[in-house]
Amino acid sequence: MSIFVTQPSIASLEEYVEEIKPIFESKQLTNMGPVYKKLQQQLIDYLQVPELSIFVNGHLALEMGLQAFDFPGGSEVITTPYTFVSTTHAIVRKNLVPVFCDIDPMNYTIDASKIEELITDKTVAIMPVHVYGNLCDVDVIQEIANRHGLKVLYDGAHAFGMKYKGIGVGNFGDMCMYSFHATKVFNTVEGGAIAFKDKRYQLRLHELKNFGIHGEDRVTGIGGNAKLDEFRAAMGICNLRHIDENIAKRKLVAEKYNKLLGEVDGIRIMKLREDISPNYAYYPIYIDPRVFGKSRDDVYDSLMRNDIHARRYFFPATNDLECYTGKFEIQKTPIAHDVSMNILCLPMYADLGLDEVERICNLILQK
Ligand code: T4K
Repeated sequence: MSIFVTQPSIASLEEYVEEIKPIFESKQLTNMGPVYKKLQQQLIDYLQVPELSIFVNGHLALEMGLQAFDFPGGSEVITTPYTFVSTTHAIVRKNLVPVFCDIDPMNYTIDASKIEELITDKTVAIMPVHVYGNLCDVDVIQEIANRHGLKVLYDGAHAFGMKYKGIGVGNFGDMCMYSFHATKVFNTVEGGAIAFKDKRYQLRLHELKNFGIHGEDRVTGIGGNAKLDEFRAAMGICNLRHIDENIAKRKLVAEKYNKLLGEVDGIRIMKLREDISPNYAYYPIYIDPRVFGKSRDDVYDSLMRNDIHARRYFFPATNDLECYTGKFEIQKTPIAHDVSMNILCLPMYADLGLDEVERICNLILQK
């Protein structure tokens, strides 16, 4: 049977049917109905964040989060190229200019010590990514933002449920986006959210995702449509009941990989920051071909021949993508480039059997 890089964790069909019965009765299918509101409150409690606005997907949440700051077109946003293309696309699609900062070679998040040298009089924000569920240097980033009057919007697509020193990650920065896509630790099929502290963003984000409508006969903003419907919200309610159990199962998978690959010459497993409660969203390995004797692509191919679909997240780095060529200045980021050439995300999900993990590792280690 094929093994993919991930497999969604979903509640039972019976549980879901029970949860959607009231929707069939009320006929309120979307537009922030009671199921949406129930999920919103449950997520606020679970993520331990002050405010939350839920969206139809993480990408539009990012775009509308950026839009809520009302930056002038052409302003610069310092960001990481070591991410899914959504992060960079969101900046560009909002008529802002990404300025690429290199990453930390060990945990792959933005290298906070290199941010300040990229600040110009056009810089308005920093958009770092808690990549793979590894936390950015939130303290240093906030200090820099405070010193220069910049907003911070975290792409926390991979950071669902994580805490830093016991505080939900959505409390850091001005906003933090979560993705609830099928491939994420927690899913609403498609979905996402923005967590924030400043209550004024609640109305602004509501406007942006609901056509700018303010009551029945006023349109105060030029919004779009990015509302999460009641059926997906119901899926979220069901899946949230099992989240701790699923993260605990992911932990066992990660520990098995750590045991089998942690001491292998030429393979580097990810170093998580201290003081975080991880969610085991992804299991990336960095393969040094000169030491290991096989390249990342050799390993990818040999797994593929055995119907095991690892993924080269994130290759290419977004500042190497052809779609941006000639559109703006592209900063060189040698570490992000190197990591993107040598990284491989191994299958990681709650229901992955530990015997399968062993099989995957044996294939990787086969000479
Ligand atoms: N920022 C970051 C850092 C992100 O990683 C993402 C999304 C975003 C922003 C944007 O958030 P969203 O707008 O998506 O909420 C996938 C996901 O589509 C994407 O959500 C995710 N990041 C990215 C890292 O991975 P693909 O193109 O690799 O997906 P796909 O369809 O190849 O799926 C991967 C594997 O998962 C498949 O081989 C099989 C399995 N799978 C997938 C789906 C969709 C299932 O078993 N069931 C499914 O329903 O992008």
